Amino acid sequence: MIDVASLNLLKGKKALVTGIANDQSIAWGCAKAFRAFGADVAITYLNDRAKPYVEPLAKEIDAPILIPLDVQQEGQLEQAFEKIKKEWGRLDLCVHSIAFAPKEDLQGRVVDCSKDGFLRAMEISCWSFIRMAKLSEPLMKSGGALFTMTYYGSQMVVEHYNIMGPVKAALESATRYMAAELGPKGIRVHAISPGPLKTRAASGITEFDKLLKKAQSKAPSRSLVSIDDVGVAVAFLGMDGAKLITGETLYIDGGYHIID
Ligand code: 0WD
Repeated sequence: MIDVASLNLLKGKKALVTGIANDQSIAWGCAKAFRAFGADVAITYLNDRAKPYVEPLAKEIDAPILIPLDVQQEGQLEQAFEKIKKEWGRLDLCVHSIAFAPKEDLQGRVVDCSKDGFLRAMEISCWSFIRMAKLSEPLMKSGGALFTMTYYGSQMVVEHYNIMGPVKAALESATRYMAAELGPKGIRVHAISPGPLKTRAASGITEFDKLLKKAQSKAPSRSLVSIDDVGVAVAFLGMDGAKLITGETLYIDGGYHIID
């Protein structure tokens, strides 16, 4: 019989959540869920322009740490993890919810993608997660869980997703390799694949409203997902009860991906 009271959910866990741009961000759904289950949550913001949108959210979840993080700025990732080490000395959960591709490349064919555009999209959307795992490893002394956000367009050709498809495919593969490498230390690594949600980053995808309509009509649940649906599922994967689940690409899409 499982003693629910002994299920520590996320009580006392230390979490770092990156990629919150505003209260529509998927990362915000994760931060709220982690806090609701008892974790202490540190959050990052992209730059001074983003800070006024993120600061009130940090207050809402009593975030003890609020740090600037632009993964393109040399050393900022290391500084963020130094702050975590100094304040907490450890880390249990880390969410990477960061992606970017230059508009002219994102809105063009993959065939036409520029070298710089590809490298920048890979650096921000994929390499930064690999680096986050490297920096998390020494802090996750009693195990932990790392999460990144991916999309179905990595597996199937989704109109207008373009260069982000190959970038997310690389991210999902890196997730599996890192799950294999970090598993012996009790560190799990997952790629979370939400269905489409109306966020700032999504506004860069041409005809996104068409994608939303198709998702709603085709998914078995006949419903779009919310950032809270994603957050609660990620929080579950962060709990000790999920410690033997790792390396997954978990679809939180109302079942959309199972339909031809
Ligand atoms: O339908 C969607 N919205 C889906 C998004 C479906 C499936 C997956 N995703 C993924 C995205 O690819 C991304 O990896 O979820 C992740 C988060 O995206 P989001 O929550 O949809 O969008 P948004 O609220 O824009 O968060 C992305 C954030 C940036 O926000 P803006 O809007 O300012 O680009 O990523 C952050 C930033 O906060 N970000 C960076 N953070 C650090 N360094 C950088 C950077 N260089 N660039 C973007």
